[in-house]
Amino acid sequence: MSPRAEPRGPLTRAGRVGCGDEGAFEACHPERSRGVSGPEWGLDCASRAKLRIPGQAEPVLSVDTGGVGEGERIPNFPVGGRGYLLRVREHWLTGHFPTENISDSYQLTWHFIEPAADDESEVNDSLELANLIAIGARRRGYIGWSGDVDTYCVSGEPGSLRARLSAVQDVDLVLRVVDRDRGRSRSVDEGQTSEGEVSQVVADARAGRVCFEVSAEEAAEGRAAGNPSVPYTLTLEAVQAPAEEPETP
Ligand SMILES: [Ca+2]
Ligand SMILES: [Ca+2]
Repeated sequence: MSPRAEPRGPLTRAGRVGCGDEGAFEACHPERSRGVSGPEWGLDCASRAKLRIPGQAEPVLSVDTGGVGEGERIPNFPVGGRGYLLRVREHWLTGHFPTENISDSYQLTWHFIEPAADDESEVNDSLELANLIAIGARRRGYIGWSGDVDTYCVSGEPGSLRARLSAVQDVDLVLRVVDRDRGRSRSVDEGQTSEGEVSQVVADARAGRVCFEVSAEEAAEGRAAGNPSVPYTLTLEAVQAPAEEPETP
């Protein structure tokens, strides 16, 4: 499937519980060493999508953020010089017949995007894969699918800072501050759904030693947490180091 192709794949009615049809598409662009794909598709029932490398049993990404009647969207996933398989199916629920119908169709589109300099770079779900962020700078990212975690470590000159995470509609964000020098971390989750988070002052943050994890609380009613359409921004504000506590005589 070439970029901007828009295949329509009607799903056939399934005959028994838990055995719906699937649509599979191959996306292969070995000439592109680095890119970001943006598959986007809609289906008139709960849907689930998997991105898999041929010959590899486990998908590299499985997305199920939209609810019944909503589509799915992957905002920014890096693709290398290998082929990928995209698989689409209804979200099967135990004890329920599939709702897909041969008269329903979904549309699948994808295209390359060029990330901005301050955009997150997936995959960045662990400290070992963290993106970098300088004090005074900001990064923009998406909690693009259920379970997405975005990790950033301080780079450049050391200093004291306060981290500010902007709000994302319908998502209860969590900001975790990791101090690798002191071997401790603290989660900041004061804000509610659709609200941001602000950390306490982190004094003398050194490059690679203070890091931040952006994630989301699990949504209510079993709904996947995330918003692949609305980005957050993580900003590290430079602040004066807090005064030393006076020694108790
Ligand atoms: Ca992300
Ligand atoms: Ca991530």
